[in-house]
Amino acid sequence: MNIISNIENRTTEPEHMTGKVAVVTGVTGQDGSYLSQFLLELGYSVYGVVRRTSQPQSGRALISHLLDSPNFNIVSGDLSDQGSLENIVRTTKPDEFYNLGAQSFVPESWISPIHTADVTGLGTLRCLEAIRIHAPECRFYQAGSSEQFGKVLEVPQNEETPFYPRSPYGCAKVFAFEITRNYRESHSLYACTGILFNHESPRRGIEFVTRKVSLSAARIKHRVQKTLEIGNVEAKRDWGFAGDYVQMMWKMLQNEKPDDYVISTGETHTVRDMIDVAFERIGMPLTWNGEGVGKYAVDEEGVKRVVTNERFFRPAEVDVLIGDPKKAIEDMGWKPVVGFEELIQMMVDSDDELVDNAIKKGEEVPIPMF
Ligand code: NAP
Ligand code: G4F
Repeated sequence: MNIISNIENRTTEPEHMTGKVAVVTGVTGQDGSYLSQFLLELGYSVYGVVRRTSQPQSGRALISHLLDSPNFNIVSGDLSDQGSLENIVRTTKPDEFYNLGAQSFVPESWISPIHTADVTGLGTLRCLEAIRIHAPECRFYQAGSSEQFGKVLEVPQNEETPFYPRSPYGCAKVFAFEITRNYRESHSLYACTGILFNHESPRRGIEFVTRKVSLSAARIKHRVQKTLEIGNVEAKRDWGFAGDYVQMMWKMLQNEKPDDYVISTGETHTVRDMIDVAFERIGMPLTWNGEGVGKYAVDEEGVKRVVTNERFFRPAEVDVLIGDPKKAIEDMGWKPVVGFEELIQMMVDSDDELVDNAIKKGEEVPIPMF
């Protein structure tokens, strides 16, 4: 790994070692870590954009396994800073640019709407401008979201379904989608958006509902937590595996022409279904009682293991998401491999091991805080 904190000082051209050069924003996140791993396996040189944080080491946990690769480089930059993005594109001259960076947690977007619009929305435009000015041949992937469909106007949702975002995050992603299409049409950039439905993994951030549930189930199994507090368990999501989805991001940049695709499994499940799978996995089947915010679930001894808390409900909910991945399947032969139950079981098993190891080593057990 090379850490290039000031790429202005580079005196040589970037080394295009075994093949193409890719820039990845959001490299320290779930998708960025899987995508970078995949691109390195394909022989790419990867430049991962990392923003400055006070504790650089802890923020890079998901890419620690990539740091030894000679083709993996960290470059300093921020989606809110035009100059840093232009420097990166001008000096690395990428063949492909994957914009995965975002303020990606929906509830946070009501707390920090301006920041979310700036990073998640305008950040995309800043990347496109950097490419238009310094590397117009570079192919651009934008991380779109099923949150763009929001209060859905059609079931299932496909590439033609109109948008109706329900949060500042969803609105920012709609802007990012439209400006990407606009740069494709007005500047002839190879720029496209993958409209990805929820995708999860053991690398998912602990504030998102699947990981909150898998980590809580593991903690409850190991008796370091008694009860899981949750929000709206009747919301439905189309959940797939992040490792399957990043391959489609790459495929979208290998097409003859740029185009936008829905990436999803075509199945939907409630948060309640997902909790049931997780607790079955730890050998604690649940029975549900009550309604609305009074809903709760007990184990076989009658102990309350899940309770709903109004704090985790949203000002405006996206009730049901289910994507139609037909175009991706037919055009590109893509299909998701990991199914819903397998995905949740994989996450619970991983957190079981994480909690078990922490207890054995006498270390602090991670807590799902949100
Ligand atoms: P994630 O784990 O939350 O990662 C977000 C990444 O963005 C992190 O690397 C973060 O860096 C970076 N970032 C945040 N603010 C930034 C800034 N100002 N400048 C540069 N980088 C910044 O998200 P993910 O689940 O991997 O999702 C990847 C992308 O897909 C996001 O754009 C998300 O909105 C979108 N998406 C995700 C899903 C899903 O289900 N996972 C579905 C549809 C779309 P730090 O580590 O420094 O915070
Ligand atoms: O896991 P979530 O926080 O994901 P959400 O809001 O669907 O957003 C994720 O997927 C989007 C794609 O559709 C991405 F664009 C976005 O970046 C992010 O990755 O919540 C899923 C559902 C919601 O309906 C929420 O209300 O779970 C419900 N939920 C119920 N209780 C909860 C909780 N969500 C969270 N985070 N925490 C709860 O306690």
